[in-house]
Amino acid sequence: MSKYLAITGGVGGAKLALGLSHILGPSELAFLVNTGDDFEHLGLHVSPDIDTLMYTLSGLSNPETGWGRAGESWHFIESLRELGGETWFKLGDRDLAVHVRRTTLLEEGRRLTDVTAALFRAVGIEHQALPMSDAPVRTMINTDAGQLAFQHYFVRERCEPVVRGFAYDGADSAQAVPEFDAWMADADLAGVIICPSNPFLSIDPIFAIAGIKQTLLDCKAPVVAVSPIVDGVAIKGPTAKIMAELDVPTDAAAIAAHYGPLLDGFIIDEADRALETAIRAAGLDVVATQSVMRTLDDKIDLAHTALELLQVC
Ligand code: FO1
Repeated sequence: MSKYLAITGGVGGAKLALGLSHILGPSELAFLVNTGDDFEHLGLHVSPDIDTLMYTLSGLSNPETGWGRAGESWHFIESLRELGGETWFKLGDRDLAVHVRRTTLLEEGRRLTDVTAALFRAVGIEHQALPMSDAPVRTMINTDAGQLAFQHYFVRERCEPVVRGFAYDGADSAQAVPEFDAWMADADLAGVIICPSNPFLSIDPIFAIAGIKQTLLDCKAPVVAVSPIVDGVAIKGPTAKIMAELDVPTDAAAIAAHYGPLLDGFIIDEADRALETAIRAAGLDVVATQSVMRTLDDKIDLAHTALELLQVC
């Protein structure tokens, strides 16, 4: 039985993750998830990308925001506002229960990996979602307004400061979780898919853990990525804005170049067919397809395309 690993950050990545989960069962597919966005807020441990994946796979996600729960109410945050508390990061009432439960279990001394497994099981998800590490790694954004913690840059400042670079605090001493090492060492590993998440904010924090990057460079199974940039524009979020601020061309070819030797194959949108030859010249197998995932069928179709590309890489 072939096994696959999907590497994912937030909203864009979770869409492809959902498509893959419709094709591959829990013994065939595991997820490696960014935790560089995690932070301690109002005394709670918040893991936004893990939760985005959890809500997406369980059908509980809020379709308008992509993050948080559907059918949410906001009594807690409204009461907190009345009391003069911090409300820039909106915790819904139902979502709040997840952060409270995660924090309780972590304070009991459990690993984030085990806590995540317990939460996923509780909402009926059987696939394994592995945090990139059980140790804290925190994405920091160097901007023209100084260094900002991820959620301060992303939510509080609405990605407005000009980005100069990144730091991944804690990555030097963090290690991959043993479940990742075991999954990657399995002789049945047939491929790795880097989902269309923001390379700088969502995927690079994962690769900042040296052991993870090296494992991917060393693995015999092919690695493919899906471009989060379509026709020079990010499907969601500040990827294109950040690329422009870093003086990187805002196109799919620059994303492929960014991942460099990690990749064997790359999926671009059909709108970017003109870039195909240049990306192929860099030694990658390339597929151009309809990559914008609006419907569940779009997500499943893109997942099939990624799995087919892995077959030929
Ligand atoms: N994103 C926002 O833009 N505003 C919010 O108030 C917000 C709250 C929030 C609460 C829980 C959660 O799991 C995610 C939340 N997000 C919010 C999304 C999140 O900060 C980012 O989308 C990710 O960290 C980037 O992948």
